[in-house]
Order: sequence, then C-alpha cells, then structure tokens
Amino acid sequence: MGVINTTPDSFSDGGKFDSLEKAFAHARKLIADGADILDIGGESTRPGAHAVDLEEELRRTIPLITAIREISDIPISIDSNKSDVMRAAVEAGASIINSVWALQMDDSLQVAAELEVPVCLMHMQGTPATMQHNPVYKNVVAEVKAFLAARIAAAVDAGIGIDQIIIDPGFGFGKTIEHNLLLLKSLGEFRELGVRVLAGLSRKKMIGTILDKPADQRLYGSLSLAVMAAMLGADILRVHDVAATADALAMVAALGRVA
Ligand code: 9MG
Repeated sequence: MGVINTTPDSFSDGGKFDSLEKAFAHARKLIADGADILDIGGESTRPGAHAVDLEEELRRTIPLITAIREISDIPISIDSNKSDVMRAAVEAGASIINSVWALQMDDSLQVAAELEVPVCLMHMQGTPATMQHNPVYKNVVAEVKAFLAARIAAAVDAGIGIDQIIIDPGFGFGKTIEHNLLLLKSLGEFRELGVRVLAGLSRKKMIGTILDKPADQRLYGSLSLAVMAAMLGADILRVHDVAATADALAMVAALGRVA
C-alpha cells in the first residue's frame, strides 16, 4: 500500500503533494513502482496534528481519486475519519476505507457498512493531538488485541463481512518505542483474530529515534521493519517507498517458496 498524503503537514512528506498535479504525478509513480493499493489522505494523523474541515478534505482527496480512476483500476483506500469523505471517496472510485479511529467516529461504522467496501480498523490510544504525551499500557499486546477484537465484533454486528475487515495495531499511535517493538514482535498473534493484518511502520518516529535520523533518511530502517513485519505475518504494508519495499518483499516471498 503506497501512501499519498495530500496534506501540507504530514510528518514525512508534508507539502510535497499538496496540489492535484503533484499528488497525481506521485500516484503514477507509486503505481509504476509496483503498489497494489494507494492510500489517500487529506488530513494529517501525525502526532500533534489538528483537524481539517470537511470542504478542505474533500477538495484535497476527491479530484485526485477521480483522476487516478481515469488511468488505473488500482484499489484506492481513503484515509479519513469523516463519513461524508468516505462516501464521496467511494462514489469517486475508492474501494477501501482506512480508519485510524477504527470507525468509532459519529456514524462512520454504519456508513462503511452501507458502502460495502473493505475496512481497515486501526488501534490508537488517545487522539492525534495528544496521543504521544504519555502512552501507558499494562500489557500493550493484550490491550491492543482486545480492542481490535471488539472493533471486529462491532463491524460484524453492523453488517460488515468478516472477509472485508483488516486490522492494524497502529504503530506510533499512542505508543512508546518499546510498545511499538513489542507489538511488532507479536504481530503474528494478531492473525489469531481471523482477519488480514496491516502494518504501517514506514519512516515512523521510532526509526528516527533508534537510528537518530530525520524522516528523509529512514529508508533502510523502514525496509528492515517491512521485512520483519512481512515475516511476522503482515498481509499489507503501508509504505512511502514502494519500489524499494517491493524488492525487499520479493526477497521475503522467495524465501517462502523454498521447502
Ligand atoms: C493514515 N495512517 C498513518 N499511519 C498509519 C498506519 O500505521 N496505519 C494505518 N492504517 N493508517 C495510517
């Protein structure tokens, strides 16, 4: 899953794709680089980020989805917590909803069920504005797993098919480095919930802190984590550097083919 942030304030590529032309050129590049899904977001979810109003989020995302649909049938996921954006995005051609709020906002669960598209339910402690202030867990893996199990149950109750659900432990969303590493080590346990698992580790702050590198120098750290996540059971990786990650994953796949 290749990331396209159309926001001026994303943590890793803030402002790089803030016009339709730049975002569309980036989408073409990610498709050429081998992305299987494009994840389009119009509101930053980085720590400390502030909310964007509906009109602005629609303006940033919908024309881009429409433009991509004219040149490709690649699955597009809409990263939003607003049900009006989800609806407009699916009408424009998106076919996955990526919810960092695990569809807990307003009527988003009901709307996602009506739209009959796959949903990604992510765990987050707190809100983007405050989540990194002092995240605390007694047992991070058990708590994140229990939360995701409850959200799967809520989604199924709302009418979303179990085969339409993807879960995500939410690396960096209300977690310390230790929490993130414990979740990564235990990624395989999330498969016990019986749905596909997505991991978003690319360029995240934990890499920057461990390696002491800014976001634009985190490629090797990101690739290492992508390989680990794939080997530990992730089905989908949300990444910025699609070509490099595709090569890394091809090597993991080759290993899986030998007896
Ligand atoms: C929007 N967004 C930013 N980081 C993310 C992550 O790790 N997972 C998902 N599902 N979405 C994310």
